[in-house]
Amino acid sequence: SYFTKPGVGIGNVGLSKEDIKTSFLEKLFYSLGRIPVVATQNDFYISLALTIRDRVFRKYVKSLEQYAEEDARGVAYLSAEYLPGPHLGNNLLNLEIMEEIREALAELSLDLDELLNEEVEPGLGNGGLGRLASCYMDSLATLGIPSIAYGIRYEFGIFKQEIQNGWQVESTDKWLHNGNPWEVIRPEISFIVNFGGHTKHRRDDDNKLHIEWFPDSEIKGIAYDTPILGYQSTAIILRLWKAEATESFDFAAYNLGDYYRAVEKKMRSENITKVLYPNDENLSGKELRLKQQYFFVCCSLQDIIRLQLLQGRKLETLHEKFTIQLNDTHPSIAVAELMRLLLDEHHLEWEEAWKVTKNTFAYTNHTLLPEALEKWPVSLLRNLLPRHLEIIYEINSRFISEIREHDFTGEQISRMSLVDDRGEPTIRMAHLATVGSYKVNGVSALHSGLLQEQVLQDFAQLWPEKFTNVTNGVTHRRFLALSNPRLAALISEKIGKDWLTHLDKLKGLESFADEEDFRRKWMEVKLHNKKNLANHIKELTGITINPEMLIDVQVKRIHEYKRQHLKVLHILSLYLRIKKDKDTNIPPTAFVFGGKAAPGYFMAKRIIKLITAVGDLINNDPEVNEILKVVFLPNFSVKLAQLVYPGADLSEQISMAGKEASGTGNMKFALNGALTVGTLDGANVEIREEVGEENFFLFGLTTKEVENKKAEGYHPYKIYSENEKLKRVLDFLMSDELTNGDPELFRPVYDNLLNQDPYLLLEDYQSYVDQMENVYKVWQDPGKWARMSILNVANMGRFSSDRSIRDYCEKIWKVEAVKMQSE
Ligand code: 26V
Repeated sequence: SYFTKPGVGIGNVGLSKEDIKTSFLEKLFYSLGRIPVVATQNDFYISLALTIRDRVFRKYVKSLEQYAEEDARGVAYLSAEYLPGPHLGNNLLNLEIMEEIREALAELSLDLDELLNEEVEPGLGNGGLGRLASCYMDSLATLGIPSIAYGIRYEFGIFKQEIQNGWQVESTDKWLHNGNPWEVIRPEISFIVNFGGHTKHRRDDDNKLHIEWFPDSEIKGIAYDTPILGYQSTAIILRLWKAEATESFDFAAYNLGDYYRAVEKKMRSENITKVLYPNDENLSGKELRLKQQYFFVCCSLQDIIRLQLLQGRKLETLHEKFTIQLNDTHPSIAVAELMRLLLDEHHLEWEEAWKVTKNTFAYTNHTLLPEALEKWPVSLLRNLLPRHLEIIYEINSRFISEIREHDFTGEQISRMSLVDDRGEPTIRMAHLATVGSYKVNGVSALHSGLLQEQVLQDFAQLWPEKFTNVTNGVTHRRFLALSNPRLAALISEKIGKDWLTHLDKLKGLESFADEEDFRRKWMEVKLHNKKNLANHIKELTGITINPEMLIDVQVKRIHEYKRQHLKVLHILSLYLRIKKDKDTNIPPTAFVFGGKAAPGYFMAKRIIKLITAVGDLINNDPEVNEILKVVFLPNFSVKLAQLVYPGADLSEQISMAGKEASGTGNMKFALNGALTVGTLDGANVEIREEVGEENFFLFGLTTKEVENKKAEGYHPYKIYSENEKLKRVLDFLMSDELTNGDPELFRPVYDNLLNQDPYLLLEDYQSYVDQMENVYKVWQDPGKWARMSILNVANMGRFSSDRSIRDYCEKIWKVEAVKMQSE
């Protein structure tokens, strides 16, 4: 090992307080050229980050040696999105030096919390899917699975959300503006990516077909590496690609003296990785989005092939050394790209190339929503990726011949085709991913079942063994140990620290659920976290909430299927009970919302305005505001999330059954001792099974009942006219009190609910309101509430992303952990 060779210095990467202090000052002096008296908080933060990064890299390079020695099989995770959250705190937790660092900084008159606060998190994802990818990186690193994660280094991440006059206003997320100390650029790891042009087919003297792609533009992808450290273990690399112009292109124009054309071209090339697209309704026509997908896939596959060849192995055995996980269909063009690389660049025969390809990829589906299933117009593919379109057609024609052998009906065959040619011809990317993968999985038991019954039913009939489930999980290191240190300490005091690597151990808490003293301490921690949350709410919104109130939270992207507006209807029902019925029996509650609406999603933006309008009405009415408060937390992020989950009493997981593939916020809340009010949707089903039905507030139709209701004809207007209390609530949406005299303000919401109500709010309304009454009953019995809260946490073991990653390793990847030699 390099680290044991005599004479090879490894530098000062010690973890003692003195080592850290020395390194920290060295970074300040020699990396930043600053002295403490003129240094800014950001300078100190960067110095600390660089200090820690050295230690993380040490863990990483040590593991590289080990992987090379063992010639281990590994995973490449392809995802267009990542939401790592702030790195610094997590790295300190995983190095187990939080307190030493705090003291070291204090001795330099610096405050760790202030420096932690300096970090701007990378918002390189929309929500659940990107955060899941980052939880999986944490677990891959912790478990010692040889792996690398690939993605896009967006210059601007998900937009920043501000609330102005109650409306969402978007601005660009300049996350790189203060520099990014966690990444290293790898100029030597760069690849060319081609676009456009045409193909030429030619037969050689032996009548062998040669196909050549003559693209009309090229750009370069450059790797930026960020190490992601696991707990007490090794680090893995997050490799993000940035687009740059190639030398040759500028050079030709420059020689002609056309400097400005060259610069313009350069800027256009760099556009590819400028900005993350929000999950909007109409991505399908967006050429730049397809370019992003192909760009990062092309760089990543070339890199994987480089690694394969570097180790002296043949491409015919690529699938033996690597498995590549497709995080949704966003990277699914990889199926055609790997075929192209193997056929055209490395001259494998079709059969051989196809064998390698379909044994290399595995595909995770994350949604059943029809509008979210990716389809790319054939015309767009022909212009941008003509060779890939040919390959997709060839895959399709061979696939169709294959299924003709089975007894599928003509209708089934056209349903299964990769090409949808009813209307403008498009390529169904989920079908491409399914045909090109050896395994396909959904993200919760319910979702995986529905995937096999609905969207991919014909494929499941054809290849039943290809389909499986891996229920999502979250990293309890970030979302409990780091974000809720007091609860973590209380847990460790009772059952030791093993839960940090084996979350199942939380089960040991069960036997203390009836211990009065433990319950008291448990609720003291919760109250402390609620005060902390209340302070931040005050700072961010100006709204005062009493920490003794029941804190009832719904944080997630704003979408009609998630039914934030069902929560609003419930709040209005309470408001009207206080105002009209003079009901004094409602326990003081603070309703907290947070989440972004896609900028092009009209209804979601209206729902935000509705929440803030209800908030303005309630928070400013002295007859109500001692009992109810309504808060909309702007710009929900991983950082905010880490503050919110620990302070929540009640977790709202109220999507229409069958729509939320899994949810992961549901797990983070329960892990922090919040109780859940929810439907039988996504992973809620499994959470309820684990914690016990008596410890979960269930309401609403089941998926089957939703299907039946829709089949028999659903008439929301009938429900509206027959439920007097509900009618009163709905009509209030149109009242001057709420709309300030603008009858159009909430008419779109009102009309939609009364006439279509595609997500069955009115159907589920009464059941929800009734279950909320039950929540209040339990809340008024603090002993019972504490018990339920403890039992929820005690039974969350299954929802660690460590378990999910073990499932992926066993059921799908057939990859094993590499044991690290201890130092
Ligand atoms: C995409 C789009 C794009 C077009 C318009 C509407 C729309 C709505 C949703 C999406 C989401 C695509 C995939 C996704 O993010 N799924 C989420 O993945 C999480 C991790 O598996 C899971 O917990 C969430 O339930 C699921 O919604």
